[in-house]
Amino acid sequence: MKLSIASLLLGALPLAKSYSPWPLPASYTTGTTALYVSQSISFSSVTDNNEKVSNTLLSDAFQRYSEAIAGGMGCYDAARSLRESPPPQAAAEVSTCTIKVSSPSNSPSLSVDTDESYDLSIGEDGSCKITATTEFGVIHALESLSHLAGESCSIENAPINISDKPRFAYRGLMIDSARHFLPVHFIEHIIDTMAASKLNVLHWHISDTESFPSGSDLFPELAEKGAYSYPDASYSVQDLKGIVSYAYNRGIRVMPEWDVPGHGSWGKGKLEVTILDGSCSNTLDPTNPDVYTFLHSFLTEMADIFPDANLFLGGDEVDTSCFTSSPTVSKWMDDNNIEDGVALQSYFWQQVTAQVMPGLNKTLGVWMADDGIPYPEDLPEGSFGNVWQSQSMMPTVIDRGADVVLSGPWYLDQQQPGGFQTYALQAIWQGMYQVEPFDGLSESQQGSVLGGEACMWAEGVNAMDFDAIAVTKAAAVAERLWAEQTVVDVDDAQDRLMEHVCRLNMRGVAAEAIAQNFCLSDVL
Ligand code: CP6
Repeated sequence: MKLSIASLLLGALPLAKSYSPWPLPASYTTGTTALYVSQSISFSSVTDNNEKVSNTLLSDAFQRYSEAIAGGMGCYDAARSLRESPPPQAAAEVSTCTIKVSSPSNSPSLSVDTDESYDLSIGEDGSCKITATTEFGVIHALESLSHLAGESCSIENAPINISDKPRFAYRGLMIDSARHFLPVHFIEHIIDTMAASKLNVLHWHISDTESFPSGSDLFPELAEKGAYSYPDASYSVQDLKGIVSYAYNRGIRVMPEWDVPGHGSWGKGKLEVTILDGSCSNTLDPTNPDVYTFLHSFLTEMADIFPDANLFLGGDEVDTSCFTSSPTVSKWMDDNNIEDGVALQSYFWQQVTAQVMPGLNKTLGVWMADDGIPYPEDLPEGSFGNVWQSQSMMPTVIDRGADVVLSGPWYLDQQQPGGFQTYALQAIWQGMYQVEPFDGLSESQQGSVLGGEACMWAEGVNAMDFDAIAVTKAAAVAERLWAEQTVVDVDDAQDRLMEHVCRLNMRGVAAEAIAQNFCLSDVL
């Protein structure tokens, strides 16, 4: 019934178009032959020696992508029949895809060292071949195939040869479940949306001053007393593990963050680790030795729940008046020759390095501000800094010995005029798209850039407006982090991004529209 309305509108529009994957592949050639893609496309996977590979990572992915191609997003008859020049009746059909994985495993490791590359070829005869080293490369290839098929399940431009790999190994999205609670099903929706743009790190800013939603078997009081509403607005240990495995299945690692020593709400559940006689109860007391033993125990439990190699501990925006307003902290500082709040933060991170991190087997990440705090010298060897203010800080952070992740230009929720960073005379996504992470870096400094991250702070957004505010801009960032450095044409990107937004809309993601166009989701 509804599709007949679609037909009226579609009939008036030129639809013979080919679709491209977003983000743009590293290498991508096309021809001019039109093909159909079968609504019951099937997949089979073999090793280099043609031995059958079956594992749940692949079979789950086959299930998801055959549905994505044939079901929710694609193969709409209205779209197919009303193309300006649909593939001829006799056109070949892509009905099965053969996949070679050279190092198959049911539990491949997922880290900055994971090989995410893949090759995908579609022949004029409808043949479809994927090769990859890991299952995660295969998943990226299937995502690309789902983009090529479009909503009409046809391919206009075979033969297609894609040889693809990411430019950066760390392509993150930060979410903030402390300012507004994000339900588990919505975090899964965010993970699906990340996979659609090949983002691969979910940086989860779990707790902050406003709430502490993450559960712990060792310290249940943290969420019991710290969540906005317990248990409704909290994550059980089971929830946390479920999110980690949901993301892993889609090639996305989950890096948790509990911000210390500021931006916290530890005091709601464990008053004794915060500063008791000062003006704020949201700051850990760096002078209290119990703080470090507590953090070590808590993080030992969390290290198990979150197997990712990275652990993020914040370190940003410490209100040093929380220290100086406390008589006991001030006296301790005097007695120990620690002259100010900056020096006390150095002391704090030195203790974290000496007492908290050993045995966790994690690489530490922190926010690194323009004032340089936390200082890389106070952190364990190999730590990384997330450069969240000026991009021009990158060389300094690198020269002081840390790897870097860039996020400052990519604050998704900061979009008011005169906001955090402004992008004059153009759409915000375009400004974000044009950021070049290597700007101002020497060749050797460039080697320390792990990648970048789009950040969705949540003081003013919640699950209802998340998609509209975050997704289109995060997709622009995703192409910057995946595609080759030479891919900089904003007009070309705009056409392809518009198509990607439509594709996401078709999949039920409320991504923000960027320019006038017709998307089938408007009439479904
Ligand atoms: N919360 C935490 C925040 C911010 C940071 N840390 C933040 C600061 C400035 C802007 C946006 C967000 N809300 N914990 C800084 C990393 Cl403009």
